[in-house]
Amino acid sequence: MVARWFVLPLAGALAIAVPAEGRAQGSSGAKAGPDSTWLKWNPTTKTVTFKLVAGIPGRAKSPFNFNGYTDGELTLTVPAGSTVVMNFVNDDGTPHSAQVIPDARPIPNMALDEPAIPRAYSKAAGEGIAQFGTDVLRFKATPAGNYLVFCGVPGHGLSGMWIRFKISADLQAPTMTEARTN
Ligand SMILES: [Cu+2]
Repeated sequence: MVARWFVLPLAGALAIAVPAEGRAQGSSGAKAGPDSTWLKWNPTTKTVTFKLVAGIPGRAKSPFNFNGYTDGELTLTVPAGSTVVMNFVNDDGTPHSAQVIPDARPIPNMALDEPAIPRAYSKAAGEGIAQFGTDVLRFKATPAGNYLVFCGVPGHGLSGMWIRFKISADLQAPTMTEARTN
């Protein structure tokens, strides 16, 4: 994969360039890619650290988004066997949660009784965490396969509040890619 440089416009007319992996949608490249600061990798401990933000304003089609993405527009792929630490924070006024579920359709209306991977869910998965609340999802990335991270508050997943999460046996380091649909 080719690393590209995206210019992320920030508040107050300040702009910085950050490296980002992924595909820019459209020919202009005007849309920013994933924020590289969300993802960290420790190859010694094989630990993936990911900042999972519910309800980033501005970038997404609706406040029911993760990191500004809806409907699977963002894919986080991690090496099989790695330890995943998702630092979840809800930036939105509406309560949100996060749960790793199988990549299946239809998207569930609400949180499943059990996540697809043990411990891969935030507290209050069905009710959500209030604005600026946080939780840490810490789990082992196994087995390899395709999953979703979705919000378990009733109706939110169906409204597009889900991203893709993949566990790959072939990967040496985690990646973030985007595929904007709007
Ligand atoms: Cu939600």
